[in-house]
Amino acid sequence: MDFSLFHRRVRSILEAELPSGASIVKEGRSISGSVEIGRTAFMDKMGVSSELEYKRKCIENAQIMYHAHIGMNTWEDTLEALRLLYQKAEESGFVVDRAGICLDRRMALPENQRDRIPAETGPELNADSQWHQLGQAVPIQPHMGDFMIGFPASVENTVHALQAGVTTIGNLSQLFAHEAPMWTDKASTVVETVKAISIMAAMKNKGTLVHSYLEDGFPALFQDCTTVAGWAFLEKYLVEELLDAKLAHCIGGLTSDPIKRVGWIFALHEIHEHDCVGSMIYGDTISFGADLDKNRGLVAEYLLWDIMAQLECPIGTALLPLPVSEALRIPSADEIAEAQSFGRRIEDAARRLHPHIDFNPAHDLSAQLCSAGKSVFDNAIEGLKEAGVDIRDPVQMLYVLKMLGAADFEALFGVGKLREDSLGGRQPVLPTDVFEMSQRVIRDYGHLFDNPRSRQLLKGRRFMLASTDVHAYAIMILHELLSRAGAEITNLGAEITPDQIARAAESCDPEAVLISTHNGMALEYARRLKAELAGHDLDVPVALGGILNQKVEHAALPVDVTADLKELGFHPSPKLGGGFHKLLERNAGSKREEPETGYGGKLDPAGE
Ligand code: B12
Repeated sequence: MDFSLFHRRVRSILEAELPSGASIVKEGRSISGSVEIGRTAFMDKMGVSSELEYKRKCIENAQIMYHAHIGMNTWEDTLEALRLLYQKAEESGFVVDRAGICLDRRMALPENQRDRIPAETGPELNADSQWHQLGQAVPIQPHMGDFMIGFPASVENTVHALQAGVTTIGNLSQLFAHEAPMWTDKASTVVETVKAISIMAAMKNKGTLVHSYLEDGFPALFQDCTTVAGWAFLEKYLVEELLDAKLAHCIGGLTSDPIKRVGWIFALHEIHEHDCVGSMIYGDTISFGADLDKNRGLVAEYLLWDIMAQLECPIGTALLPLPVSEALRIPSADEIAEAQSFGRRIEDAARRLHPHIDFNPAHDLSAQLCSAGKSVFDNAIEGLKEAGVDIRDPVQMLYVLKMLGAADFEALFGVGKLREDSLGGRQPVLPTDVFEMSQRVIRDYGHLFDNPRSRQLLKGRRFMLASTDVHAYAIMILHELLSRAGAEITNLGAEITPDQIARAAESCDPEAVLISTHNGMALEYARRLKAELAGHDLDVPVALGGILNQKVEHAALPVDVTADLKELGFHPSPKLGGGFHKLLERNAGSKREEPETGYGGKLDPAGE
């Protein structure tokens, strides 16, 4: 990576009008003076005054803590689901310690601006009474880790949550890779994030924990686990050294390999200098498929290792038995309760197995992660300092890192060998499981695109790619596959809004637009896109893939909108085969002679 180019980039990034970190920290700390942390029904039941106090007890007693992720379409439906979960747990004699409230992404914006963007999965909290219910509805400790810290509404949401008795609030990682649609002022998002973390820091002695789910941010896009470890060191430096708050790391959603899952627990314990208190560990979300029975087996496997890791190295982190519908849509209340009950059965097996397990491979992995990760951290601090960043100023540091992006961070500061091929970047020393998954998908579909017929059809065809939200892997894979067929790609990346697509289409004149969407807003987004394209007088075929559902008021779960998208004149292609093929055929038919073999049949090897 050309460091002089990097230095020039940093200089242009720092041209932004940024207030001093010290002034923002001071402001955050003064706000904390008027905030009183509430008490939740869970605190009363467990006789604690913060979740941290409870976690330390769990560490002492080798007690496994359990987490459920919950977020129905409305707050009322979510409350209902919490009550059902608590009732089922009571009936079956187990405790659900905490619940992660999966809010609608609209919550990222200040309250008076939330209806500017499409509704997505999860509830909104817009009334004080609703925030109050958060801690009082059932004795399950609320965890707020989505669209809180890291967004324009960081301060107002953090204050609401603390007053409701929520003491573990996140999600620093989301600052870097997630965006609040239609909100372009990234500098103010960073300022609000530093202010909110400063409020948490000022109340550290009352047990506040700043949650950061590593794979929700840049680490989801790093190809190398050693860069992920370096990033964990960096987040600890930012939150604990520069802002004096207590950081609780989370990982696991994009990690399938059991040795890596256990190794990360050991590594986080080292990175946090043996005073590691984890918020939660995500289940292995990327290995889920459409076969629900197989998914049950998967939950049993990762949970077994997660429990044994906590018995071997207790960090008070909560474990998440994922519902079997993970790959299909947000789960129902019954599916969440069923998974929790299933999880308890696995704990018995894990406690019997634990004394017989050889943890050395995981310790070796942890040692490699920590030593290479420390090098990545040192490279980053040194590199940023040399580029003119004030490495003691949290506002400058967070802003420059966000603007730099994951790919350049890894290319600049990673420890893997620099690649000479067109891919660029670095050869991963320890490839992440999600990166390997994406390479596997490319291998599985490669022959469909990388063959004479496809090249004849696709060479020089102009396609535009975009993801409506943070989910970036499908468009990365499409980019690679279409490039192999010789197509010309304009890849707008992730978190792209309808108006951005229309403007780009006007200047790039693509022959088709391929959109990936996952957040339960497919129809509302498509309607806005249709209006934007018409507004730019554009008539370009659009294919939408991913999870084609829409959050609706009258149902607790998002509904499939494939037919509605067709009615709008769009091409729903939830999978890599299907709609994409029809789009190609129509295009090929209109512009080129239809050869004998090939596309008449199915595109997709999985027989989609
Ligand atoms: C990885 C992941 C994440 C990562 C994304 C990392 C990244 N930077 O890409 C992280 C952790 C950041 C994340 C965040 C969120 N996620 Co998510 N995520 C997933 C997960 C586990 C895998 C998705 C994935 O990448 N698969 C691998 C790729 C290759 O496959 P794919 O995306 O399915 O695409 C394939 C096909 O669908 C198709 N395809 C896809 N797009 C297109 C487009 C075209 C044109 C074509 C032809 C084909 C096509 O081809 C691909 C290859 O086969 C899914 C669950 C699952 N197992 O599927 C949940 C899931 C999609 N996420 C979900 C949600 C709700 C979220 C959040 C809103 C949660 C929250 N409250 O914070 C946030 C999003 C916030 C935001 N800012 O947008 C839900 C969606 C629920 C719904 N719609 O009903 C899911 C289903 C999980 C769940 N069950 O709740 N997520």
